[in-house]
Amino acid sequence: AYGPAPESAAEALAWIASHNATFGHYIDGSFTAPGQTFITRNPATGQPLAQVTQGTAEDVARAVEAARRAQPKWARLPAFRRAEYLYALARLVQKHSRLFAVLETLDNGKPIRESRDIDIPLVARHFSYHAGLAQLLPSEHPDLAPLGVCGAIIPWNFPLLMLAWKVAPALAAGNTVVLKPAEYTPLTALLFADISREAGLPKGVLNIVTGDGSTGAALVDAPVDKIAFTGSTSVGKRIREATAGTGKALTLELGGKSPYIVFDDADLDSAVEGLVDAIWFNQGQVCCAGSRLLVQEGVAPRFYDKLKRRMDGLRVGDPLDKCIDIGAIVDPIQLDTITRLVQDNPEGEHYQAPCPLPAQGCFYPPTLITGLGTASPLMQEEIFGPVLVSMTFRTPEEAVQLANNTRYGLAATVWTENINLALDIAPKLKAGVVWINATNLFDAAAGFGGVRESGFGREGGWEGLMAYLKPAARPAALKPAAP
Ligand code: TXE
Repeated sequence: AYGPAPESAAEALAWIASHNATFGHYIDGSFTAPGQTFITRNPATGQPLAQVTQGTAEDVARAVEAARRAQPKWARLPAFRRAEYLYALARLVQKHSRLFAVLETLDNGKPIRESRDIDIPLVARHFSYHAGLAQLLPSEHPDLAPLGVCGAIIPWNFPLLMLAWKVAPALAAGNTVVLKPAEYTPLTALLFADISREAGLPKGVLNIVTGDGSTGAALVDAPVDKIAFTGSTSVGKRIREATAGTGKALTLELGGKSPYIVFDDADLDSAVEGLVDAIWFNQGQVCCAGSRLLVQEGVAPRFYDKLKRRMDGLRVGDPLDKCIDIGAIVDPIQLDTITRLVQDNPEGEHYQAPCPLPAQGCFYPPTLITGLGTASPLMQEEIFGPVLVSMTFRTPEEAVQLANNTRYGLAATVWTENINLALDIAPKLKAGVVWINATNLFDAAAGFGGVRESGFGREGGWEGLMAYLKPAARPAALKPAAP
């Protein structure tokens, strides 16, 4: 009865066609001629969307040179001028929000409801927030200076939002940027390049080089002053090794296996709704997904019942359909990883919602696996798909012990009506953020990041901006006279 209006993708497809469905890199204010290309596809249909250039080390070098040339002038602009550019970018993202949302959904497979109501509005919020911070910098922190040229390497799960998380603070602080989007989802970054031209952003301030991990590795090795990376823990470790001893600044936002703890006095209906958001938002492809459910023993049977009934009502299908809860997995390789992890670990009780899946495309049903032991790979490995794993606990002490029993530490959620219990538990959880009776709360003003193998450094807020600044060399004349 529902389904997307047939014309809903027309504007996005027309934008792709306006670039002849073949993209070069965006360097020094214009698109380069395409080189050797690869195809980016719509994971909901398998259809090709566009050809995108595989960036070489030479392409990266040219982008870094352009960023280096542009940086001193950009940093010397009065802060309110840099803020004007960031406000313009925010307004243009809003103006083109429908185009951005549909393009993101086509390239990534996420439900249009999410790209329209969450990703794209947060992108605009991020640019306007950092425009405000840019204006405050000279008065609040006169002794700080930009780092120089920042390399940003981003993943495919929130393509444009991850661009915003890195580009907005970098530019606000007076840095210039070379960004490499993920190979599965390069299109919204390329549209953003168009938008930055419309905003009149000086050439060289933002450069985008597309390609796979080898392009990312070339950026890590290039003469940049910082690398900001979001992606897998294994690649994060490699980047940390590669930058060690080079003097390059580094922030890493990596994987997670975040606990979602439900105590027996919790408001169960709200906790179930929270879980839908925690693990089925963006098909579970979220670094801070509440993917590990820990339920207090007394309430577990009732909670699992309620959860399964709710799972049965979830709708999996065409991401452009506004009524869809769960869209497509980003790529067949990722779908295969999820499928194999679940199939190779048959322990526990597996429940898959009986919702029909589309005949073609990368889809996976919402899945709950209960009765697992702590050592199960399903309890330890990041599945990065719509698969919730669960075990029970008896006491708050056991909940804390289980919650901390992974190598990660990105986020945690606690549900209880007892605020004293919540406030006692929260500081004991090894996580960058703890949500109480809520989940997935994000804002540009709040620093986000992990501990342990989830990475280090914060993005968002003043702390996030500080990661793009260093102490300024003070002119000799301003040094206090010796007594
Ligand atoms: O990530 P990669 P993949 C996790 C999640 C997922 C797994 C694999 O568990 O299943 O990682 O995803 C670039 N030097 N997360 O393989 O490879 C790459 O081109 C420099 C969690 O897609 O880490 C892309 O732009 N860069 C996560 C980016 O790194 C390299 C989000 C991320 O890709 C590189 C994504 C190299 N050697 C996956 N190799 C989160 N924290 O949200 C690859 N890249």
